[in-house]
Amino acid sequence: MRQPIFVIGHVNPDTDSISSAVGYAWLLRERDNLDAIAARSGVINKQTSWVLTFLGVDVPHLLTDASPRFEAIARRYDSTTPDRPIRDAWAIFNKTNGIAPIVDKENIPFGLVTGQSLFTLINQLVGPEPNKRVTTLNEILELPCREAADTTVEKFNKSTRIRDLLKKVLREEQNEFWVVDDDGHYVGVVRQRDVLNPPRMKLILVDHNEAQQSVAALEEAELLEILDHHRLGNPPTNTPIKFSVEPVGSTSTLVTEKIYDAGLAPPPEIAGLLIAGIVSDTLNLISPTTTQRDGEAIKKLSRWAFTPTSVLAAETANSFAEKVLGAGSGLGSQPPSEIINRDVKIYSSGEYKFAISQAEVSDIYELNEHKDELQSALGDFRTSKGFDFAVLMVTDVVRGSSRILTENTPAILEDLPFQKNNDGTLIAKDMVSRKKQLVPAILSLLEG
Ligand SMILES: [Mn+2]
Repeated sequence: MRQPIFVIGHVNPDTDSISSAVGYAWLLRERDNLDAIAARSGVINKQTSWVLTFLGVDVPHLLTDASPRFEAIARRYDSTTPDRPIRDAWAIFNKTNGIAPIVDKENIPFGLVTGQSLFTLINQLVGPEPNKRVTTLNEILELPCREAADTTVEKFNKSTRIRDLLKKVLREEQNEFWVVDDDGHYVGVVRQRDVLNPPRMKLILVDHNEAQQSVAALEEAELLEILDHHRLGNPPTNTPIKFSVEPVGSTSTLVTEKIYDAGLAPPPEIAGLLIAGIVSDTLNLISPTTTQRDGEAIKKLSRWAFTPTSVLAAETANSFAEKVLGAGSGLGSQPPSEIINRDVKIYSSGEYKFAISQAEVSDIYELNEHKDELQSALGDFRTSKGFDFAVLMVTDVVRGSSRILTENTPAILEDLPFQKNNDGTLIAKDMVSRKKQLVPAILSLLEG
């Protein structure tokens, strides 16, 4: 049984998590001939959805839990139909070590022919006293399979976790079970003993290395590799794995470098997707997390992406980047309370507990229209959560600066190095990073 390798980013996937998974899975298939499948551990966001649709790339496979499923242990035995002679089942039976699946014309399980079910049939035909009536083996083999099939066999969905039914399977008197898909179609058969040591799901993590940011039941999976650009917090592993974490602006940058080093050229839509990943994480190379390598990666990708026959033929690196950033932003498309809750981080310093939310816009003037409702939502948010103060950072991802709304900030924060706007908001010119710019500025004042 050949198992696929899932390449997967963090929960609440952003564009870099999706694009690096798709790009790296492509490289592993192309370069190493691996059965690598891009996956995602949650719902994709607005920006990623726009990018995938624009480029015509399929949304990656959803995988929220790494615990083995029945699919992984299903034996995909050949089958025959209820009307065919038992002779057919006999032929399968001999190759599968005693099981012949009988499915109907629509590939829906009908019953299993097993040693037990055959013996039951013979017993019915011959009766308790074998001498009274002689039925030849040939006559039995010509009967339809439906006569010999056990139709009471239980069915399990292929994506059900084995762990969830383990006790039930081991308690059953039956030794074999069907595995079916969501429409009830035959996938395979499992035997009782197969559930005890299911093969672990094979995973490669991209764009994260911490277990709490990863798919559920990560500890049940076999971790093959980590490719990331975040701080370390990786789970321990039993065996050495490939591990590369580098301080660049996006994981898509690292994937691009690997593709380049392999001497390969990805199709335009994959190159475009990787550009979107870099643009999204670095705000088109202006975020303080940006490195020279990110810019070089975009140059390499541009050669592959903006070809005359590609979906990106009419775009340049900059026009495409603006569309990507614009697709993820906007204050009008969601209620104010959601904008505040969507990307909020909680901090504490000394006696203060506070929250900083961030929202992205492609046009900062949008804020003027929504400022009052955001301000009142920020106030409600602060009081309902009991924070000392709350901050909303509205970042113009195209021009690379922010405006800041505050609620109940202590007097000591009057010294923040921002200009005050007429409407009470603060103008934070050239500031785009909450983590690297705003948080340190606030903490340095609070901590004196
Ligand atoms: Mn990233």
